[in-house]
Amino acid sequence: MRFADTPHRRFNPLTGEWVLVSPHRLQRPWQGQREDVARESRPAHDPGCYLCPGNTRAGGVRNPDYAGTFVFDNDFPALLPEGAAEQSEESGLLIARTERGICRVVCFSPRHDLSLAGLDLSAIRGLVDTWTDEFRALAARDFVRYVQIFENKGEMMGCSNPHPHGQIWATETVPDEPAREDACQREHFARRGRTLIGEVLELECAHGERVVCANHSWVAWVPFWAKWPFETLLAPRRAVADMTLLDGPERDGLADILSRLTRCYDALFACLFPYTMGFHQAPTDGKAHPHWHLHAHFYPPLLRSATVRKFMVGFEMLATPQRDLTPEAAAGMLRARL
Ligand code: H2U
Ligand code: ZN
Repeated sequence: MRFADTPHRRFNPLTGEWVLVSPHRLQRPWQGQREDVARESRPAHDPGCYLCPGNTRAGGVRNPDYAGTFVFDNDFPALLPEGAAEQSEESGLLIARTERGICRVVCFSPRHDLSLAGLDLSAIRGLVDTWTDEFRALAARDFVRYVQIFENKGEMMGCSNPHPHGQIWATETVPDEPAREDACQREHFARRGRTLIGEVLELECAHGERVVCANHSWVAWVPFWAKWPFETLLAPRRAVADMTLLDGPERDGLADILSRLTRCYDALFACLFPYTMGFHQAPTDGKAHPHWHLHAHFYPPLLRSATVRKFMVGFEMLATPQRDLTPEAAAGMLRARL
């Protein structure tokens, strides 16, 4: 099949979903037009920021004078750890269940003016350790069956504060997206005796055209089945179910690839590149998960400049996601900015 000029569907084996690719709609390959977007200059410390060291948050708690990362319980948590289990059901159609959980906020750095792309490697490596410690501690809570680590970056993604930070939500049930990935990875592992992501990673390294960057232990690529124009998938070369199983060099490798990828993103349209990113890891339900392969997804909304974004509306909202720019072209554009 001639991917570059034939409308086609691509299958996402990690979720079982399809994406429509319409490359013929792009008359010519475009470079990604660069506009001059004024970067607001931010102070290293903002007295009005509720995440900066020494400042007071909602509810009156004062942040410590932290030097690396700083983690606290979200003052406006979406979930609460306590509460009796209840359920309600009407005719098997209107169904509800109580859900317990824990919501944490992770400050990546005391510096108000930096983002992941601007942090030095040792700071990102410290963040990897913080994420790992948080994952381990939350996973150990008896009712927690899944831990979602994520970052929402940029106003376009609804992020409320430019101070570099992310969130962690630990839940009593495995949410839908990781549950779909769990089922697909389980089925693949039972059939082939290898992790799905491990096999895809090898294929991608052999092809090379969708790989953005790689190091000794991690690879970042635009998935064959990407929905978002510049979506990427990051995975360790060695199959491990969660972060706690990464060794020292693999944690260094994760810090390195996060740094390279986020700088490449910022360079693409010469802006502070917005995205939602997060890690998918095995459920923390105490069972064995040999089929799980830790990975991270970056879902950036931008399409052709710092201000022109992709909307998942119309056909995409009602039927299936669609893209014009091929994943191969997107990977090439990203590699050009490395
Ligand atoms: P986002 O900008 O990614 O939404 O993250 C900010 C989080 O910080 C948000 O979930 C919390 C909000 O509830 N928050 C506090 O915990 N304390 C505050 O004083 C303000 C905001
Ligand atoms: Zn701040």
